[in-house]
This record gives sequence, C-alpha cells and structure tokens, in this order.
Amino acid sequence: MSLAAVPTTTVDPFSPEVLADPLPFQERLREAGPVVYLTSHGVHAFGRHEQVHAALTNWQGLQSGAGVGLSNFRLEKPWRPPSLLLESDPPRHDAPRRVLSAVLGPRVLRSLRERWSADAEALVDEVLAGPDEFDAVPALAEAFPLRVFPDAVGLGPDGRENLLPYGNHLFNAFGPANALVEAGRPRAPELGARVAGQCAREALSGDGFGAAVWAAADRGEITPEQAPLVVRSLLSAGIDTTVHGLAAVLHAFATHPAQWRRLRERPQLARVAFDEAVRWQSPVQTFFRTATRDVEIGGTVIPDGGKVLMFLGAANRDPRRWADPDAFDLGRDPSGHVGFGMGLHQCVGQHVARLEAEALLTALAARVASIRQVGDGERQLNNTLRAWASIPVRVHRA
Ligand code: EJD
Repeated sequence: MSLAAVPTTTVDPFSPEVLADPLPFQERLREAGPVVYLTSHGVHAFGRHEQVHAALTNWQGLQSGAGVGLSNFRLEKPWRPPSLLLESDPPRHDAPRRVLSAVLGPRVLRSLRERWSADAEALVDEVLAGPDEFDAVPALAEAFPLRVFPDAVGLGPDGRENLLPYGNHLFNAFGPANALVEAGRPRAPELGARVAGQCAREALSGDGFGAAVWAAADRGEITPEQAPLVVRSLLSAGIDTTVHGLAAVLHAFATHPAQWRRLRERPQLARVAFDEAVRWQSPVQTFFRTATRDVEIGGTVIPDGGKVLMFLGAANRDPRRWADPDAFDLGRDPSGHVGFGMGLHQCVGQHVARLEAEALLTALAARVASIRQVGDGERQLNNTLRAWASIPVRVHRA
C-alpha cells in the first residue's frame, strides 16, 4: 500500500454538464487512477471495473446501512424511512432479501411470461397502428412497464401516476442536494405518503407480488411491520429502472441498424441484447457505500465513516475489462457487467427486468423491419439514472 497522494478532481460528477454527457468525465476518472478523491463532495471514487467490483462485493468493509447515496444516515436524517433491503446490511438485510428473492423467483416469472408476451404484442400493435414516427420513451419504454408491473404487484387502478415522479425523486435524492433534488422536494412528502399507502395489505390484490410479500409475513419470514416497506422496495426499484433500461436498449438498436438486423434474424438474442444495453448505457450510473472501518481499496485507505462513490457506468466501459467497450455488440458476452450491481445487493429484480425486455423486444422484432432514431433525442437529467425524456424514432413495419 503506497502513501502516494491520491489523485483528486474538482469536477462535480452531478453537475448538469457531466450528467448530460458523462463519458468524457468517466474516462478521465478511470485514467487518473484506481481511486480518485472528489473535492466537490469529499468522497473517494472508483471508475475502474476492478475497484468497483471490489467495493460492491466488500459488504463487511463498505456498508449500505448508512445510505447508498451521498447523505450519511449516521449524521443526517433520511428523506424517507430507509429501505430494509437497499439501505441495510447483514444480518437485518437477509430476511427481507430472501422474501423478495422468492417473490420474484423463476417459478413466479414462468407464470408471467405468456401474459407479458401477449401484453407486449398488443402494445406494439397499438403503436404500429399510429404514425411511423413516434417518441419511443412514452410510447414503449414507459408504457410497457406501466402496463405490466403495477398489475403484477397488485396495485389498484388509482395513484399509478405517482410512481414515475416518486422514482425520479428517489434516484435524484441519492446524489447531492443540488437543483434536481430541490425541484423534487416540494412533492416528496406527498409522493412518499401516496406510495406508502399503496403498500398496505388492503390496497393490494390477492394474487400479486405485494400479496406474496404479505403472505411471507403471515408465515413469519418477515414481521408485519416489515411487509409494507418490502412492498415499497418493489415500487421504488421496479419502475424507473426498467423504463430507462428499455429506453437504453431501444436507443441502442435505433442507432445500430446492423444489430437490429441481427436481432431480427435471431430473436433469441433479445436477452443478451438487453444486458449488453445495460452494460453500454448503464441506466443506474452510480452508488455510494460507507466505510465501516479504515478499509483499503486500490492501494488507498478509505477512512472509517468515509463515503465512496462507485461509477457503475465507468466500470462497464473500462477498457481494462472490455474489448472495444464503447461498441454496442450482440456478439459479446456482457456478463460480469455491474449495471445490476454485484454481490449481496445485486438487483433482486433483474429477472423481472429481463423478462420485460425480452417480451417487448421479441414483439418488436417480429413486427418492425427497421427502427431508426431521428434526431438526438432528449436526456432526462437525474443524479443516479442515465435517463431519456425522448427518443424520436421512425419505424418500417415488417
Ligand atoms: C435501486 C439502484 C428500495 C430500493 C431498492 C433498490 C433501488 C432503489 C430503491 C434500484 C437502486 O428498496 O427502496 S437500481
């Protein structure tokens, strides 16, 4: 371990300029060294795959229980009651995780596959009945998760319009208290209360993911006090993430026509295409951890209580790990990307996300001969998400 000075940068990765176009900053971060100190927020940052992976898998030395945003829950009151999964560590983390893992497990997903495929086919048929040019974000990336996921959770018909604004603020709130967070603050208490209301047993249908969480409480696997917060995790992590994951893969294909032809020839590539798009765009860009003691990573000691910032998006394009990292290529094996995290907190809903993507891409590939982005589109700036507000496309029906 060397005592050489850690490279520093004064650049704020949460500034509008970097959020709008993060790749140049991420390259400088990776090239500066395995660990870089961000003077803008007083945290150590990792941009290389090796250190991001090491940090994600070191739950003993780098905890989540003090929050996975910049705010340190040991010092500051969180804006909402902490998540029992995301913002928690073993052993308290493990029972809720086991429950959600079973609720979103392979058996349940097998039973959803046919219905979601039919839903995707119906949505794509509706869109293709309209103009050849449309905005793929509202028409597909938002419409599909909002059509299938709240029903799968068992939400009632009212209040679904709160889910995207809630998620947008939640993911902003992991970053610093900048203008994006300030803009969301006025509505945050109201949105939090509305979402919490949707997590009560009485608010949920008898046959969805939500009811399955409550059934686990009835069996004693979690307490009845924990159940609504576990349902809240579904509503927190299950919408915006899949919307922007689908937006990422639609943008990828709409700018890579040869890859679209490849998918059309072999629709079985839909799953690998989605993971490759998650690697290439990294809809979830960053997360923090907090050092539980002095902990060494990449030759630098992170002091006890210090926050570290992991750049998942930078790791997913690290040339030390990936050949031709900036290429969106269905021929590569994207496994090992950290777009779903890694280790004990790795996305518990990743199979749900992949099933949604597979259903939508399969329905599109069967019906759309070509999809081309027309214009640059518009980013939706968010402190955590690499998100799209608009992806204008022109399609030719098959
Ligand atoms: C998340 C990065 C929760 C929760 C869990 C996971 C996320 C957000 C919220 C999805 C983080 O348990 O509330 S991608």
